[in-house]
Amino acid sequence: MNTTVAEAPIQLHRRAAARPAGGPWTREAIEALLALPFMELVSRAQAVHRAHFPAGDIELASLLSVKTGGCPEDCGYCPQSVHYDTGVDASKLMSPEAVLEAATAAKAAGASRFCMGAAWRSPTDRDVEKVAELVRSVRAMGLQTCATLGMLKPEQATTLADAGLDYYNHNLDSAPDFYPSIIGTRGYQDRLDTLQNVRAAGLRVCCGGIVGMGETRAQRAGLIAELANLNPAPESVPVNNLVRVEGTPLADSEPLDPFEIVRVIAAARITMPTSRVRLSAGRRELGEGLQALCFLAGANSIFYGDKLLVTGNPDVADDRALLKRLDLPVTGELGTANYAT
Ligand code: SAM
Ligand code: DTB
Ligand code: SF4
Repeated sequence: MNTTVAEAPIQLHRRAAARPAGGPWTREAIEALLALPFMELVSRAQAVHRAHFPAGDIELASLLSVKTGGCPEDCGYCPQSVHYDTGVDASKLMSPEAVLEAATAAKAAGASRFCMGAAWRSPTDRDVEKVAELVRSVRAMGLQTCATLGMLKPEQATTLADAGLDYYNHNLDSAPDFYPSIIGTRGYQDRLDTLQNVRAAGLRVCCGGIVGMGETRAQRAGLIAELANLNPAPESVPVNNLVRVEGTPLADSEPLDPFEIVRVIAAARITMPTSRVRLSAGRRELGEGLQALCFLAGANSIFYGDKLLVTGNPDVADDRALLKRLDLPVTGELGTANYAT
């Protein structure tokens, strides 16, 4: 039988990049995924996505920086580090009233999850008690809760779990071999230890990373392999496109080809089929067309609200309009299933 020119490369690539049977994801297998022809990669990711998320809904998670700036860590991307002059002033933990006001607004705008971020290296036990109180109040409003407070000790993770915290966000941020060029004040193993403590306390894990920091494609594959091989894989996987903030060492990084971000989303979807993959920081810079491609490639969560922690995010009204134009239902607001059967 004749093979058309159009069929040949697709069939060839269908055999590439399969997960080693039953084994962990290797960096090489994920590199091979990233190297697939773009349309083939997105098409495969979309098939995995439809199989695992037939409703096709997009989760809306709102972020609030409950304790901003003055962080002793030196993460080279971060506007909140004391090491860099970024114009972000350090402030104390917000009052419960102010946090609840923000959570009320997030819920009214349609968010289903409320994530509280703090610029701490590692919170004190007293800090954790205070955040646990915030978690109780926000949860009582009917919102899912998430917190990202830096490194946690086992008992601190348990305190948060006892308060009803649903998710803890702690990112691996990059591949182990790229990490030391970005962060010097805490190691990769510290992050893995915190993730272990969070899991052991029974919390769900939100863990992802940043792309566009000058890493190679192989290192992006390395990050995805680390995430996919966590056992179990994180329930939420934020993929942040570096927000280049003036004053940080990464301010002048070469922007990543946006199609590469779509590839990373697709590889995350294929390797972590049941996780929510969140198209996170950097959506403003992507624009609507690229965001639509990310949704096609399997992103099914966004940070929703006019601000991330200290930098901007698309307007709520614009996000709503975009999701409507794309006929994408919002988690918790599902009417009819999005995908025809
Ligand atoms: N201090 C805590 C920690 O580092 O775990 C929690 C807050 S920290 C800001 C949470 C995450 O935000 C980081 O791990 C990083 O992935 C992301 N992030 C920070 N600055 C960013 C930037 N400029 N662009 C993209 N993502 C960023
Ligand atoms: C995550 O992965 N991204 C969010 C959240 N977890 C805490 C933070 C993005 C920060 C972007 C830059 C800023 O506004 O500070
Ligand atoms: Fe501190 Fe977190 Fe920023 Fe690193 S990413 S400097 S730990 S706030």
